[in-house]
Parts: sequence; C-alpha cells; structure tokens
Amino acid sequence: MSAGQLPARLSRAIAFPGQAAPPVRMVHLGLGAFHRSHQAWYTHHAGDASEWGIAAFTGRRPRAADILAEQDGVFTLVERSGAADSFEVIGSIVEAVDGADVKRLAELIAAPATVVVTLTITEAAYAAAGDETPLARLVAALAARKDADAGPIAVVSCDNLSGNGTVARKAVQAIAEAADPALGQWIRVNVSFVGTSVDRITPRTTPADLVEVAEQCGYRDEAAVVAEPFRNWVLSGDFPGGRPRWEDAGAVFVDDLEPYENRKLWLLNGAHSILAYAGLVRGHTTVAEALADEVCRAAVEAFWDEASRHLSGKALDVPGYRQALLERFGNSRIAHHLSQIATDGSTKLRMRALPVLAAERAQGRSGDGAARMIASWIAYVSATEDVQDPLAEDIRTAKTHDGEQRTAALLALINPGLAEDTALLSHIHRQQSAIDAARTHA
Ligand code: CS2
Repeated sequence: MSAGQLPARLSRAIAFPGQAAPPVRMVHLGLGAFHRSHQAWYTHHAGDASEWGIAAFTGRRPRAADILAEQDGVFTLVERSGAADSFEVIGSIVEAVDGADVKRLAELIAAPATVVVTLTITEAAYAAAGDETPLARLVAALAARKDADAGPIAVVSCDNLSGNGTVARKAVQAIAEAADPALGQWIRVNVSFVGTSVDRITPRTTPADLVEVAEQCGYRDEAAVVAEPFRNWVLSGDFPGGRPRWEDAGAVFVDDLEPYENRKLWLLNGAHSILAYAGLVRGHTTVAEALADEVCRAAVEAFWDEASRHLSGKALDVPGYRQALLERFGNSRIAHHLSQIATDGSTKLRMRALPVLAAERAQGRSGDGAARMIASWIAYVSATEDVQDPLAEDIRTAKTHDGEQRTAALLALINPGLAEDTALLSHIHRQQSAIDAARTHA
C-alpha cells in the first residue's frame, strides 16, 4: 500500500478466501457489539461452524446492519487483555438486516433450515408493548413458520435477566395468545425457550479502535468490536432442531441455570451498577477508574459479601469468581464507560439489587450493601438531566419532589413495596443523603 492510499475494506473474500459462507440456520435479534463478541464468536468457534450461519437483525436503527452488510457480515474481534490486543476475523454472521425488515425476518423464520433464534434485545424490551417491539416481530415471524409448517425451533434469550428463558416464553406466549389462540397453542408445542447466562465485557467501539484495526490488520473494518479475553456462556433447555456445537468453544450446558445466573447477575452486573452510579456521582468515567476509588471498591465488596451468602455450591467458586472480577474490572486498557452501564437502571436494579436485599432482610440482616446500590441510583438520577431509562418520564415526575418524598417516589419505580416499607425508605434516604454529601465535599 503506498502512502496516502486507503487500505481495502474487509470482506469475506479477503478474510476467508475460497470458503463459502455458512448457510443461515440461526436468526439473531439485536445486532449490537455484544452479539458479535459473544454468540457470533461462540458460533464461529463451534466444531461445526461451517454448517451454521447467522442472519442478524438490528434493533432500533439500521446502521449496524448497513455497515456489516457492506463487508459481507464479517468483522474483526479485538481481544484486549491488560497487556496487549489480538485480532481475529469472525465469519459466522452471513446476513445483516435492518430490524424493520419484518418480511425478511418472516421468510427466514419460516424456513425449515432455521432452527435457533437468539435474542439480545435489552432487559427492558421484554416488558415493552407495541407491534414494533422485537418480540412482537418475532411472534409475527413465528406465525409464518406455523403457516409454513416448518417444524420446531429454539428461542435463546441472551439478555441479563433472571429466568430469561421463562421471561421470554411468557412474553412471546402472551403476545401470541392475544393475536391468535391457535398460534399460542402452536408455539406451546413447537417452540422451546432456552435460558442462558451470558458474559463478556464489550465496551463501545471507538474511532481510535477502528484506526488501530486498519493499522494492525491492513484492511478497513467499520464493524470491529473490542472485548475482554474472558467469555462465558451457560445454557439450559432444549434445541429440538439442533444447534451449533458451542461446547467446543467452552459453552456449558446445565440442568439448573439459576445458581450461575445469580452469580453473574449479582456479582458482575450488581457490582457494575454500583460502580456506575456511585462512580458517576463521584466524577469517574470508566469501570477501572471507579474500582480504583476506595469508596466505590468498598461498596462493591460489601455488596459482594451479602450476595455471596446466598450463592451456595462449591462448583460456583465464589472467592475465585470475585478475584477474577477484580482483575477483569481493573483492566484499564478496556475503557468500559460507566454511562453505558448506567442506562435502564429501573429495570436492571430489580434483578441486581432486589433479590439480595430481600434475601438478607429475610434472614434478619439489613441488606445495607444492596440498599446502597439503590441509594447510588437515586443519587445518580437526582443529579442527572437526561436519564436513559424506560421509565424516564416517571423519573422526571418523581424528581419534582424533594427529600424523603423524592426518594419514596423513585423507589416506587423499582418496586412499590420498597417505598411502603418506612424503615427501609428512611435507611435508603439516609444512605443517599450521605452519598450526596460526600460528593459535595469530594
Ligand atoms: C453491564 C453488562 O451494561 C451493563 O449493564 O453490566 O452489559 C455487562 O458488561 C455484561 O453483562 C458483561 O457480560
């Protein structure tokens, strides 16, 4: 390449010369960075990868699909450890489609060859209503599969929700029943819902990352994704039409998902939420920065001590998991922005803080660490103008109150019962006032 000449754009022919793209047998809803670093990575590394292509649909905007389609679905995964970056082209996505293209979605879901649908549609989307939600689109496409008599299919939720398989099943079933009871019945018999716990820290790609890929790899890749080296996938459920051999890539299949799910949701995601809210009010930007602040770190450890009491079973190796998390969060070469984690708090805290708070209080303890996660969220939303949350409007209304009344109104958005418990309300209000005071004096 001579000086001034732009490197060629990445394509399947450049990355995998002479190799045919795998046929579509999976559909994904929610084509974002996490899908690319996780399910697409596992599928690419399955022993039978050449048989499993993914058609991935975007959520709200077509942009990610346009960019990926221009490079035949292939993209670079930049694996960023604390010491160095390594680069790998992932070829499992073979079609990238605008989520609004419901015709293509129905065509693909109605094809007998398609036997797996994975979802990364955000926690909040499972409760959302309307025809344009990912689950409403999925139900419409399942109706096409029923009409085509294309056989059974598995739906695999990869969102950070407790009992995500069950939540997905209930939501899909409710939409289907309302539209057509016969469709509801068909889904009951033909669609299995697989629960999973997914894990890989994937910060937003930056322009500097794209420049680095061009320099290091010698091609332009507008869809490159950066992720930590660690990844984990635990699944539970049936795949009536088959699935890629994800176990070859380290995925684990279990009968009882709940202990793994709780470990991930409470220890990793719970700590993330504490670092996000406590960290942002204390002026930090990234996870690694917040963790280096003694006050945030102590809040994380206190919550972990509480959560750990309710994670039983040697197989979980909670001490080892906590130690590994400190290293993962401390990887300062990964700029994981707290503002990215801070979104949708009203939904996330229900899964990350409330179960631990309830379990601690049921055993006669205060649940102080879990309560502080909630108090940090209240301090954060109180101090922030445009909070991104499915309940953003209600948060704005709650903020028209002052003092303990404001705390009560915000708490009620997470769970009405919390605000009615006057002892808990004053406890969280005191914690929140202390967080505010510390911030003023910081
Ligand atoms: C984070 C997760 O944004 C968030 O709420 O806690 O996206 C987290 O990075 C992933 O679950 C890691 O696997």
